[in-house]
Amino acid sequence: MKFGYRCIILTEESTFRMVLKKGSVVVMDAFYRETWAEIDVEAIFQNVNHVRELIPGHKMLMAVVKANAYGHGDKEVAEIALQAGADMLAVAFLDEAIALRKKGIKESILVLGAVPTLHIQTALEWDVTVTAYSKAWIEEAASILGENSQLHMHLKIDTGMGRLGIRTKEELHKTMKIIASHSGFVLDGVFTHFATADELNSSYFEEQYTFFEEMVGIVKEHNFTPPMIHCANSAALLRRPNDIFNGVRLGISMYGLSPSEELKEVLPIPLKQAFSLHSRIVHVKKVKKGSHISYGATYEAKEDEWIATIPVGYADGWIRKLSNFEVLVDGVKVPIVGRICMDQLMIKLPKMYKMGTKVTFIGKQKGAEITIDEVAKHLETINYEIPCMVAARVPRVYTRDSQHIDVNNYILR
Ligand code: PMH
Repeated sequence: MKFGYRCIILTEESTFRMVLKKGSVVVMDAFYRETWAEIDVEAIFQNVNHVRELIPGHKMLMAVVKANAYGHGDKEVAEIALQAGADMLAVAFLDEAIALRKKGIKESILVLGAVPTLHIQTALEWDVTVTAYSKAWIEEAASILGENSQLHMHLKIDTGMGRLGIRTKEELHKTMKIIASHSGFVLDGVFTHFATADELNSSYFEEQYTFFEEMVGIVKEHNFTPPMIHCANSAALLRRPNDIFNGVRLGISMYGLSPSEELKEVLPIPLKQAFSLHSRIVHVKKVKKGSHISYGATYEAKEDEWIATIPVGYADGWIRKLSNFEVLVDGVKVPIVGRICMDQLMIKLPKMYKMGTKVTFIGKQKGAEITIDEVAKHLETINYEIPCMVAARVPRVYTRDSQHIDVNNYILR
């Protein structure tokens, strides 16, 4: 993202217009619908900076930008995180890494998930680092890999998450022997992942940590000293910044969210939520007492009521379970009424508001706020899910110091 090159103008009652500021001024529409997510890049920058200050010495900081950077935009977040001092990036699968390469990202990218050995060649072609996660995977990889290849990889140890990784000392010894016997493997890292780092009770965490130390010891016994040894996700690094070996994998806290409700009370650094979601009233009417609203005619007006239609629906990620939730209009919480449709929903207004009035689903409006944590609580889930579930058909608008600096409209891109 070339910050400052483009300037986005938000007009009060219409969609975003993008002004290209080079030579003669060209005006073009960035998107045409009345719904958008806003990503505060300054918040992400500050969150990464605060984490940088928290971890002592020269520790590697890996920005986790999988799942389109938790819904915030992979390339945009990658660039801002790297500017803020991240050293490398992590994604879930190879396609996500290739997408970043195609968008011009040159820094090291680790795929945290399983890359089928069938696609090792592709990983090599795109200069992507893979995760070696079992003896069986290493055996297969060794049989495919040319001796002159340089497959960069991190070795994953399963210390108790039960997802991916080498689980026993015996398996690790055997795996290390295979790695040592093949010149095509480049062991850049060893890592594990905690299952309970976001809980205040740390007994399971301690067990995992101790086992990881032992497993790292075995790797070293085989005369390997991988440059990066890492175990910490956000929760682990926020709670135990001195116990992170020499690298961290920063996800949720980079986006300004607490890894759990429990940890919110004990966070050592401030976190600023970067994501907000907005729309506009596209239709407004006064309905008579007894009128019904939306599919199933489940909502019945108790009196003559102002009802507005908002172009947000479950296909945007605002799922039907949110049908009894609220939105902000003019700084006041108002209820969604009737069932949420695929592309639209209705809200009840305390008075007439004109078409084009801003409606906030997540974020601040005139001193009031709906946080991601509140939405997650309503859905009985974790905050991670909320920005992830906002669909790709919702354009992402990037802001800095309240200025709109870029737009990503995935549909028209
Ligand atoms: N490392 C690995 C291996 C991960 O799977 C994740 C997040 C992170 C680091 C970043 O964690 P954080 O966002 O808590 O900082 N993975 C997931 C997941 O699989 N489900 O929710 C979060």
